[in-house]
Amino acid sequence: MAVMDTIQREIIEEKMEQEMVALAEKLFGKTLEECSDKELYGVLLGLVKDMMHNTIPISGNKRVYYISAEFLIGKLLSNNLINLGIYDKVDSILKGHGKELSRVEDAEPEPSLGNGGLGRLAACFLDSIATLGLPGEGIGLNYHFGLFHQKFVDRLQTAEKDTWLEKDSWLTRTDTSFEVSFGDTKVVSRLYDVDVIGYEGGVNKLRLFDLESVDEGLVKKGITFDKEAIGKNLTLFLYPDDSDEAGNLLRIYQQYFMVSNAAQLILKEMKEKHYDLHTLDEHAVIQINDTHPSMIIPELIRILVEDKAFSMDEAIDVVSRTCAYTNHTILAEALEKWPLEYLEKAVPQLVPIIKELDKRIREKYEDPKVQIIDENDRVHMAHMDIHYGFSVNGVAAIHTRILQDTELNSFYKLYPEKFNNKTNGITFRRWLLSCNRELAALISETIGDGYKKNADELEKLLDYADDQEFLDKLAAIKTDDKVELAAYIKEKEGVEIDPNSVYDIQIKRLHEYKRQQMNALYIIHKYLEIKKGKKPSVPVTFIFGAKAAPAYIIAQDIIHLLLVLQDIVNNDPDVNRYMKVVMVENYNVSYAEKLIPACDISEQISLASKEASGTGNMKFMLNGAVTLGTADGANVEIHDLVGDENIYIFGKDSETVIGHYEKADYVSKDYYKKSPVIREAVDFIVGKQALASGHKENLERLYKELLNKDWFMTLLDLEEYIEVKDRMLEDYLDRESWKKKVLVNIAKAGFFSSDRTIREYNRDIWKL
Ligand code: 26Q
Repeated sequence: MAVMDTIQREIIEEKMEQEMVALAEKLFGKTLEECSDKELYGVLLGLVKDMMHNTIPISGNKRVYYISAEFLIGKLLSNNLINLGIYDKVDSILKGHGKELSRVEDAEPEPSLGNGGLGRLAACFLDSIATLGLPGEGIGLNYHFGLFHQKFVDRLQTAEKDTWLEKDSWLTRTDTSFEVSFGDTKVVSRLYDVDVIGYEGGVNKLRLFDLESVDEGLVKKGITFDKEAIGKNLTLFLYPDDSDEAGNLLRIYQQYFMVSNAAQLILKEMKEKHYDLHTLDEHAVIQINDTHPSMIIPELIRILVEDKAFSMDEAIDVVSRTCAYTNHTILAEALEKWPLEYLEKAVPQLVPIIKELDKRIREKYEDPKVQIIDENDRVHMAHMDIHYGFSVNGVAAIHTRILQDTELNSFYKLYPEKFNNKTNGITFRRWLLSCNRELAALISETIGDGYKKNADELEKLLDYADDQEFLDKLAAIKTDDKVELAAYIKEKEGVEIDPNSVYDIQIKRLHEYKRQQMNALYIIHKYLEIKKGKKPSVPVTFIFGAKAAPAYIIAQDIIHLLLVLQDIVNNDPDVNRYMKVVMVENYNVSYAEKLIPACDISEQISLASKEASGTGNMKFMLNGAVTLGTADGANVEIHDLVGDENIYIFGKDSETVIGHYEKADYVSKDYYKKSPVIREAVDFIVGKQALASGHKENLERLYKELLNKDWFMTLLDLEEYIEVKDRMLEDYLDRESWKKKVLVNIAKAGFFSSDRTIREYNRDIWKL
């Protein structure tokens, strides 16, 4: 169902300008001309919310509830205007009043409701679910200070509260409110809704629960607060520090707060529609996004048994047919295992249910690897999801294969029919139409608009592989985007970069497995080469963006190294003509939207087997960057699609890496000893120059980590990385053949539309 039909839209468009004028007068007592950009943002917020006021969310006999700790939705104004089909109209109205829509967009604060890929995926999925007209909603929490706001002080990351939430925002306070009990403690929630507007499609909602008694004043300095005051703190931060018991308990409290609200909301909606709860699975499917919402399973069972007179068998049966689990990682430390003791303290009412679920598995299966409660009394949340859900999916072909053959093999043997792959995707509305309007316009002018709803049509671009005029236009857009990014980086970071240099970009959460440190070692290597007189044939700008979890020490050290390199390289007159380094501050969705269109080389260099999928790789490809990556996650599928000519793959494959872990035979020092190139680069970290710019403690710790542990095998692939990256930069100089690589990457990106992914979820799992 379209949001509005054409006639209605014309009437609305005529009225739009009058309405904007009226809103400016009503809200600020000003004309549009007199309004600041921030005030104009308020006007447009009001306009869109008014337009949405009377729309009815997509309905149907069965809904998907996508429960997630993160929804990294990004700014909404531009996206909503595009999806409503009124972007150009608003743009021209504002121009008529001497105002610039792009500046108004900048005035919107970015919601800080996520961290990385998992949260951004959830946001792309909401866009596609609404666009495809499927009934569904996202359910999560409204974190007042979000993840954290990153600042660099003295070349170190510091974390501050992110005060993104304003009085007027996309959130609408609802009348819905629930009680949530933690043992003897009771708190009250409040539901806020955000409209999710599909592209020329329907409208759904993102439902964010808040703690009614939340107290922002609890946060004193930085991001520290009383972790035990759960009546006040539950919705202050996403992923609060969990390095002590109080932090762990708080995570459990938060997760339970999320799922208890979700369960109550789902059951309320069932009741409103007079559905028999014994048929819950016919009207609801709950997608559990990683293990953070896993407690929804025992919580639903508990409610059905305690309040709805279900037998335990009946409750387990219907809940198991309703819940589906998505795995996003094989990293052991990210697979949640809560000590039973903590659950007893935080959510005692769930413990008997969890023990019952565990007992039933114990009676059926002896294999200790598939038990829910292990010998150390830790509850394996993923195990509960797999036994008591009907679907388990990985997020890229190689990832699902590794789950089946290795990580979750014991489960795969029990339930082969539950396992399935759903290769991730991205919404082209945000990651092309909105962030790269020039490229989208060129594509439309060349192959028509069909690709906006049917992404596979991008393949039509392959017909232009020998069309010089088209290839030149493509290259010109890239150049424009690079110039624009240079201006933005100058303004934001105070660093001057050269648009004629190659932009080599690595933006993602900071983690050792993603190997930002390997990229840093390449930079050191290049720096030393230049100092020795070997001038590179093309200048390169190395750009990074990443937040590191505040308790993740080595990740902080890697950020420090990158900032030290930025200082050394950019201030060295022998070198800075040939290379620059920029680590951008507070990398987020909005920054990604500026970086991605301007990229030449997309760094996707995780240790093979460790990156479940990656989604940045898809965004870069769609915007005409060429991937430099390992055979990991969705890089493998990108490789299959574009062919050897149009991607640069290096490094040991996942089998080899898994073999090293199994045999425990990777010794980083051996690689260090064997290779003078590696030695020189690693030693630089604790050399005179680095120590003069940075801190001994951080640099030495990182050096020792690389030499004595290197759990994610940086040195294993470093030499090949240097070789292949050098070759890639040489190839860049063959401008004409590079343009073709760019074109093939864009043309083949259609597969990675999240519309395709959601169609597959619906076909195989949700069946809406
Ligand atoms: C777990 C335990 C304790 C504390 C925190 C966590 C935790 C927090 C966040 C575990 C995982 C996350 C986030 C994971 C994430 O973003 N995963 C990414 O998901 C993307 C979407 O599927 C994939 O493309 C990426 O490969 C994957 O890294």
